[in-house]
Amino acid sequence: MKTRMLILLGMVLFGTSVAFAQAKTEKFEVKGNCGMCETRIEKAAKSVAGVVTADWDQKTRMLAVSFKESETSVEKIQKVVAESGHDTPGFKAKDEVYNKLPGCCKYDRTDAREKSPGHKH
Ligand SMILES: [Cu+2]
Repeated sequence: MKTRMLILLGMVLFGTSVAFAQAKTEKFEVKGNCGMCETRIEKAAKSVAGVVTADWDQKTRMLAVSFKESETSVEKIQKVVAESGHDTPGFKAKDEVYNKLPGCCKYDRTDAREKSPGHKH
């Protein structure tokens, strides 16, 4: 009976230490404006398998993600976030996706050296 308890306890401790060891936290910039952007960015990041938490700060425009290194990478997360319409250091959102964002979410993209539609009257 005692042995069984010890084995059980050992398994629990081992399990938690592995879970902690695998989760890595990274921060990178994601372009966006408002609370809707925050929801969209975090939803996109969390949709990536292996992502544990995702928190985007509206003021600093920094996304903090913790994820299991064995399952995903910063690159993959940035790619998925960019696909949702928000530029990341590694990947740019496609123009057609960006153009479909609600008006309040159209973040400043002047540093992107691409022809931008939408300046026509
Ligand atoms: Cu927004």
